[in-house]
Amino acid sequence: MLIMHISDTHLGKRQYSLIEREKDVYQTFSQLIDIAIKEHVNAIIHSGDLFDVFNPSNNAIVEAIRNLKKLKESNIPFISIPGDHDTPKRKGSVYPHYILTELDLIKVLDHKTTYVLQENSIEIYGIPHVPTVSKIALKEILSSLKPKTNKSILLLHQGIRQLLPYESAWQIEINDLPKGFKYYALGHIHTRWKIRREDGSIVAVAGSPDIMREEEIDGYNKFGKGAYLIDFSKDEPLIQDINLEVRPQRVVTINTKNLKAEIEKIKNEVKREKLKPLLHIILQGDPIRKDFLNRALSDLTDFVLYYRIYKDETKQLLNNEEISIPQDKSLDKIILDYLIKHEGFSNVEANLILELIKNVDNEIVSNEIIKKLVGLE
Ligand SMILES: [Mn+2]
Repeated sequence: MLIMHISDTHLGKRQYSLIEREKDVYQTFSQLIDIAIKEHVNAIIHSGDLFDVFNPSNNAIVEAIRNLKKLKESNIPFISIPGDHDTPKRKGSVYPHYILTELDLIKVLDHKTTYVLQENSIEIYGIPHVPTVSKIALKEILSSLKPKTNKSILLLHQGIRQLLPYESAWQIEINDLPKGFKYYALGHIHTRWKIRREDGSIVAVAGSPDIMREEEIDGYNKFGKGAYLIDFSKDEPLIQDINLEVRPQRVVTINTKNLKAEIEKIKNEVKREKLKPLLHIILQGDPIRKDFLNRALSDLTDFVLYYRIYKDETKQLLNNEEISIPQDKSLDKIILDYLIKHEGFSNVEANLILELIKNVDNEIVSNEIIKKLVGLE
């Protein structure tokens, strides 16, 4: 009994508006589907953010359908939950997943629906992403789950406190995971991570199969990207990493003092890559004129897909007043401190306001938060 766990595929994402990056994302998804067919897996489980947005482009929908049809022809079910990116941000809209359920290409789980694989041997549970504002309700749902077989799986797309320890970024802690499941298939966090609990069960973050943001580069270099293959034939699940070769991305430092030489060095390094990489440049040294810098950097054009100044750490010209930014605080913490100390909000109110700021484009979630703020709930 083999199951493939994939997550955070973000179909339709076009990093830096590059069509090549949109195609890369389709390519990684399609590679995983092909591997699943080749390995004769019994099912694919997908732990959320199938699409990059809740109203995906025609291209993203076509790519999803094309790949899922291949799976269906091989009789491999695709069992999924929606992530935060898949969640509608307009009242009355449905998850993009429902396009695929209408075509009978996937199964979507919620806390009332489970999916049973092969004569009751594996029962799969899943809960669509729940926003931070409703985390108490989520905990209640989690504690009500009572798996019926001893080989059950739980799919979740949530921020876990131990992995995302920032205000309003997490909804649950590892200990909130209900007992009795053999495999906890987590989505949302884009870097791979897994632990085996004392009872032999496994908590696993599959991560995104491509590098969606520069923060994921380190994790890719350390842990790789792709999917997990879980062997359920023994008492305890065995996990194997499926690694994909994704388009490389690098964070590079260029000192303006040796501009030409450093660019030449980078050029020689990236020449060897199979796929033209993306470069995230940290600029150091003395300040430099923009036109001069751009001309020098344009030497890279033939060797990389894209480059950008990620951080400008050049010494800025004086006579600007120095602004001190607290180094030990996150932006969230600075906003919270301001709301509590200077505006007199309570801790709970301040956290709700912070969440409101983060969800300003999300009609449904912001309505929920406002209701709580004014005490309607
Ligand atoms: Mn995601």
